[in-house]
Amino acid sequence: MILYEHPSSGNCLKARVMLDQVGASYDRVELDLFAGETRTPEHFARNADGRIPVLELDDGTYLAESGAILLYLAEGTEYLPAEPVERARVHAWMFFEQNQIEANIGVARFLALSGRASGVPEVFADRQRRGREALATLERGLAGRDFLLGSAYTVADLALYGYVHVADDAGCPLDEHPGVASWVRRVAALPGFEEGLTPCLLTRAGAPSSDRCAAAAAYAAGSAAPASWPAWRRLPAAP
Ligand SMILES: N[C@@H](CCC(=O)N[C@@H](CS)C(=O)NCC(=O)O)C(=O)O
Repeated sequence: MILYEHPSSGNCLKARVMLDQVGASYDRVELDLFAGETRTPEHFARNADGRIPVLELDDGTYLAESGAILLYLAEGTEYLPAEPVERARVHAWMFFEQNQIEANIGVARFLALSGRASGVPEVFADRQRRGREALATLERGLAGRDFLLGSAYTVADLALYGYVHVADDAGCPLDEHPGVASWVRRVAALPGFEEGLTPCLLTRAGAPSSDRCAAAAAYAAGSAAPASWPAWRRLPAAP
């Protein structure tokens, strides 16, 4: 299989983690969100909506939408209950994620990290307000539970983790919701979550994928940019 993705995207992280958790063999192809590589005829042929993640199956079929990819990969595994009501509860949280988490926290994070928030201050503030409300909902939903369905981690936890764990990037502080913060730590400790996300500004394609995240993290911590990086990948020099 091939995952078309970007290492700063929470939607792509969800797909990557599930691929790893089910032990799938796959290659990763990075598309540069900022250079319009998701809006080319080639990518529209993979996903009519022109977004990532897209999973290409071994027979050449393309699957779009992170939720659909997760449900496809989790079918028949411990991560997706077979019992209809339990499965419907998984779906309910995943629909909530798309409506309230991704649409608010995901978008506010993108605006903040890409430097676009100051151009649309009212939109940014509204997404942050709705994002904080979504975290309060999640806090209530997690009360008395280790994971969303109870004691077992499911694909619903992964779907929500994608953007909730980086809510601080969006200006929606996790420490206002201690139950959510504990759940984030619990999920992050599971196998498959080691790589995490890289900040948008530092993740343009250019370095080989195996070096990409380590190089970006070192650069963010103050190291010189790797010589292989093109000029457009580097941050402006400090004034
Ligand atoms: N609902 C979709 C959202 C996908 C999405 O918004 N992907 C973003 C990256 S996180 C993207 O491809 N943006 C590029 C573009 O819109 O051209 C999902 O869950 O997969």
